Amino acid sequence: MARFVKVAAAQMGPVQRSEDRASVVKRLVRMMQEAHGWGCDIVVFPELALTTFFPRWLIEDEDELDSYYETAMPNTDVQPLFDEAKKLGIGFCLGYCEIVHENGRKRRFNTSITVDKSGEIIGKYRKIHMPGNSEVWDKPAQHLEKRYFEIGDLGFPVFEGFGGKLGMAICNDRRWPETYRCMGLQGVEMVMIGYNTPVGIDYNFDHDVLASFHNHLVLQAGAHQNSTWVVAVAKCGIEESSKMIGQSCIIAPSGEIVAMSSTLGDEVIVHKCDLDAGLSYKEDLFNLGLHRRPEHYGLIVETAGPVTPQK
Ligand code: CDV
Repeated sequence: MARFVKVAAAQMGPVQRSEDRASVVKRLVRMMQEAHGWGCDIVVFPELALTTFFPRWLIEDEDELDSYYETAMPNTDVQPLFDEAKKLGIGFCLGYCEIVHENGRKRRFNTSITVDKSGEIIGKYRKIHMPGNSEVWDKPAQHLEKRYFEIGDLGFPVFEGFGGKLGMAICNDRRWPETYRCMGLQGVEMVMIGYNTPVGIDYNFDHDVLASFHNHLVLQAGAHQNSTWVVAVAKCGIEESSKMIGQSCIIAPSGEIVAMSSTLGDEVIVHKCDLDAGLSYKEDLFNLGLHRRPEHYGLIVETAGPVTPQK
């Protein structure tokens, strides 16, 4: 019997600095209700969904910086989303910034969770591939994720949920084949990915004009080469000074885009995903156990690769 998961990608328009959590959570609840109206089992929200994308700024005041992070999940601000999910019987995946206190140390992560239809957290991931710099560079636009987040320490877990094997990745992770392969080797059937992708930060117009193409290129390749659904969800539009790409999409294990957003605002797109659609690839073309040859790849898998200094 086919295993279907009806999934919604809930793309968000910009969240300005002045917008508080209560207002953002209301937007998320509205999109969750719309997804429920479409009969969805789960709704996927973007990376860092609760606030503006603050790594575009140098923030030196610790209290101000902390205000962008959650110290518990759920918490009073986000509880309405958990309550609505439980009431409607719909799951969700949410990206947010996390502070944990461990051994007297404050640790900061760019995190994503998956919540089931009863409101329980069933999966957690902390972003591994951290783009940008830790120090301000000599260009007018900054991307300081390396300053504000530690590298995730949970690996790429694959967990059971919604009748299948699920995984998560966050934004820049989607550009790295290892992300999907780590989960592909665990038999993942659906990878949920949130992103905030600004253009113009490195003043490379050649790259900027290809940003949406590169977005889909890596997502579609990751999906197909690992025989998995990919649900990729943007926060987009003009957020403060930053222009961020949209084109949120749902991609089948064939690599085909089966649904895509058409605005740069809050928008829900939906697809009924057959989790067995990856099976014919998993058994044959991309049978990882049968056809991969890691023992012949040589030292290249052991090394970090050449390092090109940042300008
Ligand atoms: N939030 C991100 O990880 N954004 C990066 C940008 C900065 C390149 C991305 O890969 O989309």
